[in-house]
Amino acid sequence: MAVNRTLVICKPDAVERGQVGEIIGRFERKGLQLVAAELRTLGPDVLALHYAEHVGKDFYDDLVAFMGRGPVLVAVVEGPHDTWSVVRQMLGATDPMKAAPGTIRGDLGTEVTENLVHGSDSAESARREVAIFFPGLQ
Ligand code: IDP
Ligand code: MG
Repeated sequence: MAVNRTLVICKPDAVERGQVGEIIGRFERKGLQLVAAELRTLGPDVLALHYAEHVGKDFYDDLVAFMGRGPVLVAVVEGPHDTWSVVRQMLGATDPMKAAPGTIRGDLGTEVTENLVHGSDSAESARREVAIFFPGLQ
């Protein structure tokens, strides 16, 4: 069921730092399953769709430059219910300096832009974002 899936992106810093396995491993250990995953380099058009709510903000150009500078792992993970919420709790706060220890950002990051991983922020965002990156996924 689509409502039990969410979009995860291991950002370019995670790929560069060799932390993709650590991040995906945490989701797997939690009990979530990978249903799609692919390394892609994201261009400005797909980033403008994905980050539509941020277009025009002061950090937007830096965000697009960062997100497009190298490959990301785009993935869909699935769990029994509210998977987007499970993933968001595991990510921690947007600013890794404020993210609690034990969360991915809290354990692995220090930079607000380069915060390692994206997770959809609601069931509706999850549906929208999965459709952007994996339109053919059943
Ligand atoms: P989220 O990823 O925790 O949902 P959002 O507010 O949706 O956070 O922001 C999207 C992404 O934009 C963040 O993950 C981070 O990479 C970047 N970002 C957010 N706020 C700032 C900021 O104030 N300065 C620089 N980058 C930011
Ligand atoms: Mg967000």
